[in-house]
Amino acid sequence: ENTANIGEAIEYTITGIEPGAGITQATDDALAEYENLAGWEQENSSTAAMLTELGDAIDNEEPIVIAGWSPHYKFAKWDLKYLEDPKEVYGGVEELTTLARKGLQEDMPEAYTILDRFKWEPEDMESVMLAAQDMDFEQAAQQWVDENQETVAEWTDGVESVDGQAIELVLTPWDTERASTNVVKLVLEEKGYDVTMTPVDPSVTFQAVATGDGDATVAAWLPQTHGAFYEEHEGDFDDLGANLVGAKIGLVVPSYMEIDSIEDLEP
Ligand code: PBE
Repeated sequence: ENTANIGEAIEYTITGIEPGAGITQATDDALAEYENLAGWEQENSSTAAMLTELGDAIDNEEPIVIAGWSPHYKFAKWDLKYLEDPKEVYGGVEELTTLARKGLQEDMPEAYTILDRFKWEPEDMESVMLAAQDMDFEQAAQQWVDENQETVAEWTDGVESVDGQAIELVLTPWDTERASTNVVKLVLEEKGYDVTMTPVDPSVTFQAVATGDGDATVAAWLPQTHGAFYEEHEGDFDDLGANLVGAKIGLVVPSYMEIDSIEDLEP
């Protein structure tokens, strides 16, 4: 592989995902901040389209640079690496964070307690996402709940049941959040809640908990990915802290590409 030809071979294009994703903004920031990326652009469509392009490139051992994140099954399916990011445009370790609307603690203290306690490991989330390759997310989440009754019992310890109170969880439309939100939904349902899940863009997720249109979310990626949305609405929601530590975003390439850093992408 001649590294001098990567930019030309991929037409100086980074394969991105949905326009509203936090990682899309971060990639625009990277294009602005890395001098060697002047003249590069980001192509945005969807996560599914990005994964198709990634798979096709790998089948042909061709170069490709994607906007990537973990946890995600692409790292299990293919041999991939993050490019080093010396300017730290993509941040470091991300925490998936739980936010609740103001007043939820008073209105639904039982749900608030469960949301506040909900915390799991990347391996847990990955196991739900992997199972969801062969079944729907609700079934995959149910399987995880069944197999992790001790953990669930810690979240629900001493929490009273309610009688069909309606609660709305907002989430962003990616597998990471389908996994976590479905698990929380099932646990809240076990305690008698009537749970609605509403998938929306990251900006709307923050807006919903800030205005009270939605009750809570477990889908905030911080401090970097959704940091701008967080700052915009800070003070208008309760921050219940991390529910998963160890997520990451960045530029990702197949391991056979002989570059290590964003700065290795030639202008
Ligand atoms: N993601 C997955 C989203 C959040 C969840 C990293 C692609 C993003 O906003 O970038």
